[in-house]
Amino acid sequence: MGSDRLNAAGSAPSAPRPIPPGQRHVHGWPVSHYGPVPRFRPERWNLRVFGATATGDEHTWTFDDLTVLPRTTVVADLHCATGPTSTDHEWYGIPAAAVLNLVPPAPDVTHVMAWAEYGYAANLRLADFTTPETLLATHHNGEPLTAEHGFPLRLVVPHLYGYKSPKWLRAIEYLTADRRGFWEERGYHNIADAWKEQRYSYQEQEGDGPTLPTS
Ligand SMILES: Nc1nc2c(c(=O)[nH]1)N[C@H]1C(S)=C(S)[C@@H](COP(=O)(O)O)O[C@H]1N2
Ligand SMILES: [Mo]
Repeated sequence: MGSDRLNAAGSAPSAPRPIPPGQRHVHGWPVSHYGPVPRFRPERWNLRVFGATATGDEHTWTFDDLTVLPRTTVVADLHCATGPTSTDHEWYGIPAAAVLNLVPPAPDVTHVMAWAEYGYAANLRLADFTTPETLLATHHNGEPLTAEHGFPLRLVVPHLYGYKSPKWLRAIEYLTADRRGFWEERGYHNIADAWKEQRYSYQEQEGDGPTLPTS
């Protein structure tokens, strides 16, 4: 736990990270998602980058191809928009910004759609996707991700609510106009900044997202 960790000097407790407004700390790491846990079939698995790439071509990596990509470690908390925050996750994986370096987007790309198995998707502003803390994680606390937490690959966007961190990631689509993902078209906030408590779509301001159908 944050409160009994030692600092670099090994003598005094380090300050725990604050958690966003309206969140409650939960012990352990609950599993939370919609639908079943997919089975990983390495021979069929790939990670696709498609949409508005600079060349117009899509790019795919097999699971083995991922091993040559750059890696980084990020320690962060995970905030579910329904309230629970689980803390001190050490994620290891590919910085999302590296994807943009390796497969450059067209100049007019403003957003990405992160696609997971079974059609789950989350849209992100390019700036949220490229923050240094955003990564395509393969490992958690030094071990490969477990199936229920997203093995073999999940996106992690620590400053946004958990629904912006798709487990079982399969593709990144470059968008030249914003489009809502799975929860974003079902009542959840299009941007989802946990520190601004952007939970629900009714809180959206002009410009926060594509117009929702009104009833
Ligand atoms: N593919 C997929 N990824 C998903 C979800 C989902 O339903 N499907 N749920 C999201 C939500 S709402 C949260 S809070 C986090 C929870 O991650 P965890 O189960 O690793 O705690 O996963 C996110 N990623
Ligand atoms: Mo969530």
